[in-house]
Amino acid sequence: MDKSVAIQAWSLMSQAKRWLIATHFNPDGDALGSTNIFLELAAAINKPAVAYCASAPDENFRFLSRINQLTNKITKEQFDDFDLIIIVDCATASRSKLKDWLYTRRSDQTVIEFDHHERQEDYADIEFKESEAAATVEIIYNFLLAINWPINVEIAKSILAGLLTDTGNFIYSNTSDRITKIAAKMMLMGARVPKIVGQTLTNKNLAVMHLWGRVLSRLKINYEYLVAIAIVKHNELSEFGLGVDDLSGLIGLISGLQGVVGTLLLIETESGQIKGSFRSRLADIDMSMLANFLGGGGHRQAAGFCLNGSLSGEDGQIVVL
Ligand SMILES: [Mn+2]
Repeated sequence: MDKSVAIQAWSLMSQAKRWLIATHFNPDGDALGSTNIFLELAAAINKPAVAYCASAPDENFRFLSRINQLTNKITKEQFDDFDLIIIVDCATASRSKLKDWLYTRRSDQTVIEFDHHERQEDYADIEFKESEAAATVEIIYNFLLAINWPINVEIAKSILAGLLTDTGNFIYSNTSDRITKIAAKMMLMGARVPKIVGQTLTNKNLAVMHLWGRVLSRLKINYEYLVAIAIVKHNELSEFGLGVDDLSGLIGLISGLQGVVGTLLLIETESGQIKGSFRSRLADIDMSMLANFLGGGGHRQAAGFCLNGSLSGEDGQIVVL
């Protein structure tokens, strides 16, 4: 992190009248942890701020101090009222569902972006985009260090929540000594791993367990490429009364299957789309290339895409529209 850029960004934030903080739809722990940190900062300096996320966060994340302040509705008039916009954990502007407004904003509306996905667009005035970071909260942690911000227990919990969810509780390949050292510091400040894990990744209700069970019972291996393939059909989420968020953590579980080097999870949505997620167990297999080819993106060992289409048959062959 370039300290002078961080200080410049913080001075713009401090001088701004009103902040809009925005993250991606279907928010995960990293998106919500990152959002919560900026809500904490805004409260600490008495800065009027609104946090926007197009979909409501899962109840499990209520332990984050200010997540109940999130709104999932914003009008163009309200958007025009902000002079500083902080975008967190969005691989692309469209992930925030504010893309058109971001690209056509007034010149006095400053956009500051914090994200750990590969760079695909250039819309922010200041961007802290580091694809080597395991989570967006890692970048924000370094930002807080650069501006000498005192990390309180609520920020520590937010950072730890982001680190835990984006590393699958420190088991994915993006886990490093760098990450565990930051986590240890957050624990010293009062954030607790068992509490956060118990409220997020391992906190599944009976319907979730039943759906996961059905998906796992259909799990197949493609022996030509040593890839595990799992599918979720469009009517299954509604049958169990669940949403796409309820599948978070499932691919991490499947990628532990013996004898495979990669995993593909295909989720058919009711709106006629197929959401695909790739995981690779080997650093030299770059799943982001495959995902890019399919119009998506991500990291070498965790990437995703979205296609218009449906799945047919038990094998989940993709019918692209
Ligand atoms: Mn993230």
